[in-house]
Amino acid sequence: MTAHAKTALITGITGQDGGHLAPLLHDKGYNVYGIIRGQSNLKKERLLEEFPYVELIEADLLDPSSIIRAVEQSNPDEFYNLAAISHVGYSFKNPTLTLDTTARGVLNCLEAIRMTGRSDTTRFYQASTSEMYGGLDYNRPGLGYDESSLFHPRSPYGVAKLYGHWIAKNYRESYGIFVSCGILFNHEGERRGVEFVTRKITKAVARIHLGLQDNLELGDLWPKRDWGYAGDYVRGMWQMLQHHEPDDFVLATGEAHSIEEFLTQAFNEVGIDDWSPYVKRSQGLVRPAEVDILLGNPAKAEKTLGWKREVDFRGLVRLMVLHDIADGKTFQRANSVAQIAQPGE
Ligand code: NAP
Ligand code: G4F
Repeated sequence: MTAHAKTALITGITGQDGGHLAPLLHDKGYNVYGIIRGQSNLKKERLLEEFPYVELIEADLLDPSSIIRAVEQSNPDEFYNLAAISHVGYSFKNPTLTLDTTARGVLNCLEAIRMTGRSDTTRFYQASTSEMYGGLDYNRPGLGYDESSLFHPRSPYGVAKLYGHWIAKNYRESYGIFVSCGILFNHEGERRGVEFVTRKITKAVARIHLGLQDNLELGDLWPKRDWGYAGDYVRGMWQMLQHHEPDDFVLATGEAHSIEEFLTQAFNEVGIDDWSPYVKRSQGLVRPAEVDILLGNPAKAEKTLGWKREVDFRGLVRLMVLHDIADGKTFQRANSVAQIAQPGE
């Protein structure tokens, strides 16, 4: 007798991690459902073009009844909650929306599992974050933050995520739901949104290299982040839900680099040693409170789950720059075809 194919429900399927997780689960034989919000047919068409095997369900984390419907329709063995207002800077400008989505949204998902009678059958992954630690001197362990480190969030996003983290743990303890929280440090890649600093840099570097852009504007360059590759991290999410018991796990590389180091490495990839003529500083991009240094200690995930990241810092920067150069060339070709096609010139 063949085992039944598992079913997964993913919120945030249009985001970076959703775009890595959907194919990973499909390749493992899962039926994959994805929650898509809004009224845009274009978004739906784009998603289905790339992932034709995904069953899309129109729902919104802000609307509890829509999440209940999504759970009933998909009847998931595994529910990955990746949706959030995830941009730290944006969360300062829209703190209430951040609270509703990034905090209350988690509760809506957990309640949907409980209220539809799936507490014993649906495993839940909560996308917790290293932003919960805050990166201040007093709570920063020498070997990096781990699962027992103190939290001190420094943004509306971090505070909302901390609620999500604790309500997820509370539903594990109260109702016995298999809930695992991945405390993930920054992870990047070719799917990263251009509003995040790494992708903003690699896209600009590629465009400067191709003569499509003159410079880029950045905020603070001294903060340090523990940057890994998103493809490695979604594998860890899946491993957490295959473990024999629910738990919390840090995923990180154990190395921290400043924005300045990322910038230098990215410009080096296109043969530019001195990036100063290309980089402008903008006070408008500086946050009301900054997270100084994030360094994670992934020892528990490595030992318990056998998780290991494969891409290192240099490899990450290179793959992003090369991807964005290829993208820029496609843009150039499309532009020159459009110019040739201009009538009457
Ligand atoms: P992302 O690219 O910003 O994607 C966020 C997703 O959330 C998008 O698909 C977005 O949909 C969806 N979303 C936002 N509001 C929603 C709502 N009201 N209802 C339903 N969906 C909604 O984020 P990511 O980088 O993939 O990260 C995935 C998760 O991990 C997030 O929860 C993030 O906070 C967390 N996390 C990320 C990192 C990292 O370094 N990437 C590290 C730690 C934790 P639309 O396309 O419709 O906007
Ligand atoms: O790329 P960022 O916006 O990522 P941040 O704030 O570290 O948050 C990301 O990682 C978290 C995990 O630690 C996730 F939970 C969260 O969802 C998100 O994915 O900014 C990184 C650093 C910050 O110190 C920021 O102040 O880069 C600095 N920075 C400097 N100039 C900039 C810019 N950040 C952005 N986004 N844009 C700039 O122009």
